[in-house]
Amino acid sequence: MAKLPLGRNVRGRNDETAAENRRRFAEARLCAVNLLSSPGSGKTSLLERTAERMKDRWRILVIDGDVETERDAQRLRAAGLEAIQIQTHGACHLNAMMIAEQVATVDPAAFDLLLIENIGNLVCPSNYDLGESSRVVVASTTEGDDKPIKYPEAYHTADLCVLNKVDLLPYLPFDVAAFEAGVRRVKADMPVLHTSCTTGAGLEAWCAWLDGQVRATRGEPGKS
Ligand SMILES: Nc1nc2c(ncn2[C@@H]2O[C@H](COP(=O)(O)OP(=O)(O)O)[C@@H](O)[C@H]2O)c(=O)[nH]1
Ligand SMILES: [Mg+2]
Repeated sequence: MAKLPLGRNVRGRNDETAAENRRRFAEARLCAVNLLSSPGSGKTSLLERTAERMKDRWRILVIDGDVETERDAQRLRAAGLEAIQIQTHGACHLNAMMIAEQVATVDPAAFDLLLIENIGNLVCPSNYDLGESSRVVVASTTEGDDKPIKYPEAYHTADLCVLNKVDLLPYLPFDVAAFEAGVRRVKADMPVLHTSCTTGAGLEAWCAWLDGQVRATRGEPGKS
């Protein structure tokens, strides 16, 4: 019996829905940013800090993916953001259909920025286009400096790399130059920002980058 090309069909449906999501986001002038990382690198913390700095400037919606629990959405609501939790009950990535289903429950034009926290995993999420405007890979100093070369797809498909937990650098055998060389080996022109959600270091640069993304989506000039 011939094998069904299931993988291709599933990906094909995902890509069609991602294109439809992208069209809806563009129509609503909604900037969608997909955050990828391993578990615990600080995605939710970064969004909490982002809320403090940006929630009065832009109307922000979060779609948060986790295997189980509503914990991250609760954290982000407590930080003052509107947040939808997707629980995948085992699936290791978000797909475009899950995003479409949740976006259908809101008015996308009522928001300027959609922040999507993907499932903590550096493998599967990189293969699924969600229709996002840009993709961010969040690394952290506690993961070791070799992750870009070990998980190249996550880095190759990202538009920005955030290296978080830089406050811990004095205590860890993490070689920043080796990490950045690994990032550039995978993607030569990748910008890398250093952040600490604990001390606040680098968060201004991160918010300026996000601000630029929102402005670009809205067709507004960036701040000089
Ligand atoms: N020292 C330090 N800890 C951090 C930083 N960012 C996040 N954390 C901690 O790392 C853990 C995981 O953070 P979380 O935001 O839940 O990561 P997520 O799984 O990627 O969403 C929590 O205990 C955070 O307090 C940081 O910049 N520095
Ligand atoms: Mg989280």
